[in-house]
Amino acid sequence: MPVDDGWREWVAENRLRGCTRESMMAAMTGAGLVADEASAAISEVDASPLMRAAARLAGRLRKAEAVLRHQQTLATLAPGAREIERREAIARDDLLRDHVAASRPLVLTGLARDWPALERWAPQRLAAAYGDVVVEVQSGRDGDPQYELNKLALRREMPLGDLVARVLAGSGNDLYLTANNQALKRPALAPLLADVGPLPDWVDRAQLPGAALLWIGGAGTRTPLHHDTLMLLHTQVVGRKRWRLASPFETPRLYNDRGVFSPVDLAAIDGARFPRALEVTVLDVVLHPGETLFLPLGWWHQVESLDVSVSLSYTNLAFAGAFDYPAPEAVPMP
Ligand SMILES: O=C(O)CCC(=O)C(=O)O
Repeated sequence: MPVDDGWREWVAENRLRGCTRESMMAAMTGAGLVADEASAAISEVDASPLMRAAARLAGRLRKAEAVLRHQQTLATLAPGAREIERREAIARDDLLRDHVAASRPLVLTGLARDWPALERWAPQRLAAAYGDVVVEVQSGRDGDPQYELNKLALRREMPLGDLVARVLAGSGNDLYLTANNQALKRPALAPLLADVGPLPDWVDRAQLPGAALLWIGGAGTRTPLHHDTLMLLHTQVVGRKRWRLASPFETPRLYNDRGVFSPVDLAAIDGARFPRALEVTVLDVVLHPGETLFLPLGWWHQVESLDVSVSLSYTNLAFAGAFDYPAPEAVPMP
């Protein structure tokens, strides 16, 4: 096998990650490369001026990752940091201090207790009231291992009544109406927002129509690991969902090479592919009907429906904060 540019890229990346010449030689010869050619390729990459510039940037990145690691170690020293607190309700200042600023998730058991939605959004009732409304869904997810990355290609339209029938019949992960499908932007479904009952004074009711996202799926639907760019509330209206969460401080351990996505499955970490992920502190919580999760900014999450599920996420909190990750700027020319 020749040492091509793909291999040179591999050498550069692994060198920048701190791998030794010996370990790389072992991997390269193990993959069928001639030892002398593999050794020459490593020397060539090491001597490149491109590599010296990259090494300086990699050094800065390692320092930033060390800062995050220390912050995570300190955060997990706090009492109760490995569990998610459950409270009936919370005052605005307490939420701001103990959960928004301190970046700690919270389950609110009373926030949605009196919402008419808890009765009215039972799937059969939704089908009876809105069954003819055409909605967009993600369909055919079983046939695409990258169903979340490819969600735009998996969009289909169907009447809500058909969606409900398939979900109740056990569509598993194949079919899911998600936030991305923007169902509540359909004028015919706008009345559903009237079923969202009283909200705390730290949620901006007027912004709800633009900020509310509906999720409808069967037992077994999954949303793979990702983070959002806004903090949010997620109210479980029907059924239960299991959430697995990891702090934004864990980002360097989550192999986040694409946008907001991680290829790691926190429910069954593949230690051979993702060894650093084995060190991630995972918080695990099951949301029951009527419960609401507060997800602080940038928290990683993956979600699995344990039952037929209807839920609502909304981002209209009265606190500033968006998780920006702007494209890096070019450095000045010499
Ligand atoms: O419920 C799900 O499947 C995913 C929820 C989610 O990712 C969100 O609300 O941001």
